[in-house]
Amino acid sequence: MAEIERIVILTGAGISAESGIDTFRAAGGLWEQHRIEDVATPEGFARDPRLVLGFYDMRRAALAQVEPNPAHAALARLERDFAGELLLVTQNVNDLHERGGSARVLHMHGELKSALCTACGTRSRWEVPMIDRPPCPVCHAPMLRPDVVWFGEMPYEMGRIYRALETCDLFVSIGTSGAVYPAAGFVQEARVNGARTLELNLEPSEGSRLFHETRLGPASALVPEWVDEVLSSAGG
Ligand code: BJW
Repeated sequence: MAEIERIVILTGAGISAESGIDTFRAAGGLWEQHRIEDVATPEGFARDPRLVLGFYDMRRAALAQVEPNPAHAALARLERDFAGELLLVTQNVNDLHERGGSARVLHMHGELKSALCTACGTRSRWEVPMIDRPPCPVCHAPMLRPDVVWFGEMPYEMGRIYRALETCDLFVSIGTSGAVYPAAGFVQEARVNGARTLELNLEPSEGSRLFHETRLGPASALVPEWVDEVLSSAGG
């Protein structure tokens, strides 16, 4: 493996699947159980806030029943032992990367354990239900919403992500279907800037052909193997 100095990793729902969290687009996944338009758009929230708040309350509460898996632990090991620059970007709103030991995680689609006040714009750590419209801890207006990025909204920290994609020499996509933009376009962005691109996924994704290499299998096996490779080639 050529010398690698800067890595950008993008993770999706597939990395959490073996921890017991449903993916979105699998048969029986979240988008078969709930209509996207109802629960993952600002228009859906305006129409029926209780439905949306209940959906996210249920998913936040379910986090207490799941644990990080070996793929999360391997990425934490990479953060600790890799001597170069690493940016871990996740589309996931759960906290399994942090609980698996990663200290620096960029949640581009927000977090279940964060509340966004639609009155004052403050983002607050949040662990309890929102369905009864509790007040914002800062301005006290009962105007909180889940701090997640719905369709039609701008994902977080895009400037930082694109800057890292411009300079990385390796881009790795783990457990994502490549169905949702802008994340689905990161592989092309990294590639035109000269990075090698690797996909680790259970099955070929919508964007597989865009990667230099795709490895198929469960994240809990593929990710630790790949991390071992990187650390041994970097002398880590
Ligand atoms: C395993 C595994 C195992 C299973 N091991 N692997 C037309 C064309 C292009 C774009 C658009 C368009 N019309 C609209 C758009 C834009 C829109 C979009 O992309 N729509 C598409 C449907 C086409 N995007 C947006 O609106 C975004 N905002 C935006 O674009 O702003 C403007 C902008 C412009 C320019 C620059 C920047 C911004 C916002 C998107 C927000 C997405 N939000 C959600 C919900 C978040 C909160 C929540 O969780 O409820 O994010 S939707 C949902 O999909 C969630 C996920 O993060 C996201 C991606 O899903 P993911 O992670 O890929 O999951 P799955 O289920 O799809 O795939 C799982 C994969 O894992 C599969 O491949 C399995 O095989 C694999 N797997 N088990 C390894 N054990």
